[in-house]
Amino acid sequence: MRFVDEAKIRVEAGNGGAGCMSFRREKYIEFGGPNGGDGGNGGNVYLLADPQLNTLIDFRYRRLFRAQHGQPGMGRDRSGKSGEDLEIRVPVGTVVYDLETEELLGELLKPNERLHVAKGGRHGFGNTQYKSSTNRAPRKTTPGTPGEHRDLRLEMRLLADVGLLGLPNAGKSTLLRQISAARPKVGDYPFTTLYPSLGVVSTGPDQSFVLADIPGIIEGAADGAGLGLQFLRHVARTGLLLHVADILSEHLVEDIRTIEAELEQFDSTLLMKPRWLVLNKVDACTDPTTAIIVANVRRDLDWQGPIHAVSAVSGLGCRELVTAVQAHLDRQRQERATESSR
Ligand SMILES: Nc1nc2c(ncn2[C@@H]2O[C@H](COP(=O)(O)OP(=O)(O)OP(=O)(O)O)[C@@H](O)[C@H]2O)c(=O)[nH]1
Ligand SMILES: [Mg+2]
Repeated sequence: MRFVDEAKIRVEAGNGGAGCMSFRREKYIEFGGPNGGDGGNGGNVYLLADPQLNTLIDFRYRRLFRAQHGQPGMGRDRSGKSGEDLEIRVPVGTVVYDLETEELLGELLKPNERLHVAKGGRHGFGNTQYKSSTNRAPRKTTPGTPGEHRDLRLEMRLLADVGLLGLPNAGKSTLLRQISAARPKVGDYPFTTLYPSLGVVSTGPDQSFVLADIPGIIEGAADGAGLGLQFLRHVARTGLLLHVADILSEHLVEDIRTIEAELEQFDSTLLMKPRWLVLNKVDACTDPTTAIIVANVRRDLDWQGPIHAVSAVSGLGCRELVTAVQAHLDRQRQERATESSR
């Protein structure tokens, strides 16, 4: 298993085009002067921060990125066309290292920010450039310099405000789809989600938060079973965890305890984080049943925090959940702001 929030790619800028050697040949002019044009510059490679992207998964399928070469110069003083620059789209928050030297090349933290990662080669000179009063028929040209080649390591810190966790099939991805524009895969089998994904949940003008969906966590996860735990670090820095459980489960309380036990074993500080229960799939329950189950869970777990009963499929209860989450995050931010101003 590899983390997809890391990718290795190779970028190759275009070579500069060679200068041309050529002399004017015209009727009745015996010794025409030099007219070899310069080559074109090689294309550069840039990374461009695209807010539409939220993982580096695309780079698992495509690893080599080449900008165009500059065209060679031509006779009659025509210079070669410059190679086009290449822009590679990466998610906002991507950190870029040189793979070999481990040098930090830059971070793309704002949408549409651009980072120059490989410089195109400089064009060669045609023989016209070497014409002088003492040398009227220069035979000198230069070839153009090669474009820069580089292996890069891209790293993406998932900056989520809220993390989803729960057993496989609890409906985490469905919930992310319901409340954000993200489109993680949903399936009626466990481990549909193999990689974390992020969605932006918009709750009002200029108000939003980022929600992270991670693979389901199963019993034994802390000892290496399943997929979920290695992704927990993505939610470890969030301000709130939403623990999603399937309200239709016959052993709902044990389900919840399983996740808590794995959290505790993996990193007990995670248990200290604000964590809310989200009981999902209430569309398949009748009204009084939902209320009874919620009351039972609260009693059996001695649960002090909020419990939300929702349907990720129909959207029932989701508005209330999202509004409460936003209010919680706003409060947290305010507390942090006053703390730091003290
Ligand atoms: N009836 C009903 N079914 C739901 C609801 N939410 C999710 N499901 C179904 O539950 C199954 C699992 O949903 P997912 O969203 O893929 O679950 P997940 O928690 O992301 O699962 P993993 O990625 O495997 O951990 C799918 O068949 C969903 O259609 C809901 O609110 N009501
Ligand atoms: Mg999923």
